[in-house]
Amino acid sequence: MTTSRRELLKLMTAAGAALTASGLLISRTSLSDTRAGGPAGASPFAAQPVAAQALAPIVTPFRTAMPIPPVARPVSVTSTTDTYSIPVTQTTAEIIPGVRTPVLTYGGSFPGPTIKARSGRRVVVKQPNRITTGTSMHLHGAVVDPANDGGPMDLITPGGQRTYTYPNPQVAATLWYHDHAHHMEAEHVYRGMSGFYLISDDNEDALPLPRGTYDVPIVVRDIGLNPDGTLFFDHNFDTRPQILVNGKPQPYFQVAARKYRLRILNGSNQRPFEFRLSDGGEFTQIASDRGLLPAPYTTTTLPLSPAERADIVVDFSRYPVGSSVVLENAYFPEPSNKEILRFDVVRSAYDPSSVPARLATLPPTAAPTQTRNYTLDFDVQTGAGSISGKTWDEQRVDTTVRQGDTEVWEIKNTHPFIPHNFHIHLVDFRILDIDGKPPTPGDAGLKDTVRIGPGETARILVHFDFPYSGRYYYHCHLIDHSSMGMMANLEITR
Ligand SMILES: [Cu+2]
Repeated sequence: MTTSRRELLKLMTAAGAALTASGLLISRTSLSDTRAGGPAGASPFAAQPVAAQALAPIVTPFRTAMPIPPVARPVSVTSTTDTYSIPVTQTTAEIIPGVRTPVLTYGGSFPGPTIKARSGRRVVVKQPNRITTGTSMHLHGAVVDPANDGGPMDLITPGGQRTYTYPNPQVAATLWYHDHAHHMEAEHVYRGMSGFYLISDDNEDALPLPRGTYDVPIVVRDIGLNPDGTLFFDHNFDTRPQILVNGKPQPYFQVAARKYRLRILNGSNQRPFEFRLSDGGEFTQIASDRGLLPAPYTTTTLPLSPAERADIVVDFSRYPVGSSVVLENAYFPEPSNKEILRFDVVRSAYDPSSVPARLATLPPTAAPTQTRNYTLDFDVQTGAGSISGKTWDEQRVDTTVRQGDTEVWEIKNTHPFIPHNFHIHLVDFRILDIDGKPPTPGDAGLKDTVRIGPGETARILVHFDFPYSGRYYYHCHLIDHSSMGMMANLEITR
């Protein structure tokens, strides 16, 4: 570790202590807010202990097999539409062997079921809310009208039900759905309310990429567990020590000695990851947030902040059958969060797949008509977040853009050591540069979430060329930050 990294770690630890000290006050404030009639209601869970040292010990890695989230089965299929029924329920999940942990779920599974969608084909999700707080399902990365976007105040009340309709007018991509009910979204997502939504299309089908059982969704996130097996939740712990992969603690995954497509989602509330293989080996990134890259990008490192996705192809044929390689985290790795997932190469296999030199053609960009500037502001003392000095207000229109326009958005993270990121609903965008440096090829495709490290400024090019107008949102996707106000309203006009 370099000296500067050590210094940064010390700073982060100091910040953590400060956050913890102020956390009690914030927790009480937010609790009384929701009891007084916050939009989504009060937490159904008892008050949490606040000391990190009170958490349950970290589980020994690689004792559990990595499950693959169940694929949702439609309740009806017509020539145009697949309809699903996915209730929001409270149940328990066996995260730690032998321990039942209360969780909030979509459709009873932790994480939620994977919805497989087709470009241009409609998906309808009927959603009863069977928990005690208001919910709002947002399909992250979806091109969808505002009424079906899952806005922060567009709640399904407890006992209520609604129907979301997704027309999927977009290219093949790894999306995910999660709760967005304002002031409860961080806790809801933390307790389990998220799942994959995979869109396929003809272009992707025509490519010889690994498919079927060799195309695997992998959501990585962190949790903290109380000694009684319940989930520890507090906005003010920016990271939690236990890493889960598809809902299980640091599992193993048995693979054949061939190529796999791994669709990786950072499903954490606040923890950034930087993935690498334990042997330093190369892998090939083929897609980012909103679809295939123009060309594959061979690399040894994959940074992903919360809500970002990347599809990579790993060729396990270079490892002998009987050997293992570990997916590791290089972002401030500590013993508890360095090892993510162990791949055990258990058999040889025929492999007709390959990664072609051309994957997709990105849509053309247009010359921007204006530049807007934003700051992401975080007050460590109060825990309040804001964008350009303003905490989120349902009533205020923060930015108005004209449908069809192209703009440069310049977003500065004003904090010296807290990372943020930036997500815009509906649109995809291109990263122009971060602190003047152009993105890697892995970040140069279609994005909907951009990492903005401490003190950094990101410039993105946004073409608002989408068939919908009305109210959308942009926010930090360290979801506790948006929950605490680092969110703003975007009005797209015709
Ligand atoms: Cu943030």
